Amino acid sequence: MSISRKPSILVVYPSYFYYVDRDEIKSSQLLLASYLSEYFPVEYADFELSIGHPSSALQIRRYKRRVRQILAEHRFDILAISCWTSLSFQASLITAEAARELYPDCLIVIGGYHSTARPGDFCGEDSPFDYVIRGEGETALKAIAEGFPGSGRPAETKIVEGVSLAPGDYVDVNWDLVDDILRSESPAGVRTLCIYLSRGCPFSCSFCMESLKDQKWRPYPVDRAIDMVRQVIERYHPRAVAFGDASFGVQSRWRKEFLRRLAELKPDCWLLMETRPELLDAEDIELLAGLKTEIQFGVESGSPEMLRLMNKTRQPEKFLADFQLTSRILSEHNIVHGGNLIFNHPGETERTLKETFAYIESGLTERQSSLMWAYSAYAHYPGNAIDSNRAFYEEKFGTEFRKIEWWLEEDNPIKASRQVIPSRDLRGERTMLWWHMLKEREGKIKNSLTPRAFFLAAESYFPEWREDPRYKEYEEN
Ligand code: B12
Repeated sequence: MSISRKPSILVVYPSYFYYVDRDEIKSSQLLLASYLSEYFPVEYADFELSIGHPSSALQIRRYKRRVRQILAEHRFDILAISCWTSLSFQASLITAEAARELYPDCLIVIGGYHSTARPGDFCGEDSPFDYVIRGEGETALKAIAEGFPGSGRPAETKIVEGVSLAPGDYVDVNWDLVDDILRSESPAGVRTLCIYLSRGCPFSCSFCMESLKDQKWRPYPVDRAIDMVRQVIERYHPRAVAFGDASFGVQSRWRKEFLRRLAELKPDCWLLMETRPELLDAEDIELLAGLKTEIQFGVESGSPEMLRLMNKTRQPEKFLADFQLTSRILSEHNIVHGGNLIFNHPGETERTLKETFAYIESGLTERQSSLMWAYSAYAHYPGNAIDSNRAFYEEKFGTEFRKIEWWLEEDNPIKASRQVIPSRDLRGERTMLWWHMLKEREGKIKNSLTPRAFFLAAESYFPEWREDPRYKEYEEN
């Protein structure tokens, strides 16, 4: 195909199957579309919002038909599909196949974390994909789009290494691209909008594949970061603005300046962020105390041995002590915060589970805590350090990765990704030991929460707690 005008681009988030997540605007895809919209005509489509999450073979067939319909209603030269998490692999494939059938000459590009981890999954003789971009997509996709009018489709699928964007090239979010979606999907008001104030993460946790991308922490200048917060609040008045940064506020100078300016701005919505205990000191907490804030911490485990294995920190004892101290100061200021735990990471045993629960219990106080513990079982995503060192875990701990390429199958991907036996010690029914240990202590954990923290935990994470009289009591007051 040869065109003389600038090619038009449709950026698509294809959704995924069998699992319902938060239906919010996807920040990474919107940011990519925002960047491209400075150079090309761009449209944005989110099949999670427009079609949903099919959860049976019948619904998947319907999903296929809807995808075809939606694509047929759009005119584009380039289809940019985001296989952001591996969960979207099947949906990405269906979307690309439908587009190839409808528009044999269009260029189909795929990017996202799965493409970064397993670019080969999108190649092969029958592949509908023309380009697979690894890492950050902006500059690579811009170059491909610029070349497309002259060179057309490549003869076979090409894998391209994306170059990470320098802060000087950052763009603001182009909310116009999703304005219609936001207003039609949220007639009663927008709940959460997520923005990034930085890119990159200098840490290399075993279970996270962020380190496959550029590890340099690259923030927006503070002025622009504050402006983005102001803009999104003024435009949509959301219930919450989330900072989706892989690690919020890594540089102390940036963080302090940002938090000082944020305190001056006094946003009236909730502010959600995730960071590490050693990246928040008493001065930062003072600044946050006047705002409606919820801070998440990836604590991951209370076992020093597991924290070392997770490569979370080289000083696990200090990390755990830092978290307890930070959590206490946050509770003194009535700031709700979460401690996220991963159970059954490869290498987990009954002993390390006991260490984690002893750590949790050592911090429980009578109704004075604003710390909400949240937990999940280890899910195996390609591209993380565990994936590249599977043999180590298999030999040393007897770890079993039961569904090693789960995304290639049409099963429930969330269930399939969790088919991991962590160690010889936790086989069979003992794989659920963490769950039983947690249930035994849930009452005590619940009772340590302040009424406000209890209410917010029930609102956001534990719907079953809404049956508890404390929930109603707080709601009525
Ligand atoms: C923010 C975040 C979230 C937010 C998303 C908020 C939102 N509204 O979008 C929330 C909390 C909702 C979330 C949820 C989940 N997340 Co998450 N999340 C992240 C995080 C921290 C983002 C990283 C970041 O800083 N991005 C900044 C932007 C600029 O970079 P980017 O996201 O990589 O986007 C660039 C490229 O990917 C590329 N790109 C993306 N799409 C496309 C498309 C094309 C065509 C091209 C060319 C390029 C391209 O260009 C983008 C711009 O540069 C990462 C990593 C981490 N450290 O934990 C995990 C991460 C992405 N999440 C992950 C997972 C697994 C999940 C969940 C499944 C968890 C769960 N069990 O519920 C859900 C799924 C949500 C979903 N809808 O898909 C995994 C994915 C791993 C994998 N191999 O699939 C990651 C990598 C963490 C990990 N464990 O390794 N997440």
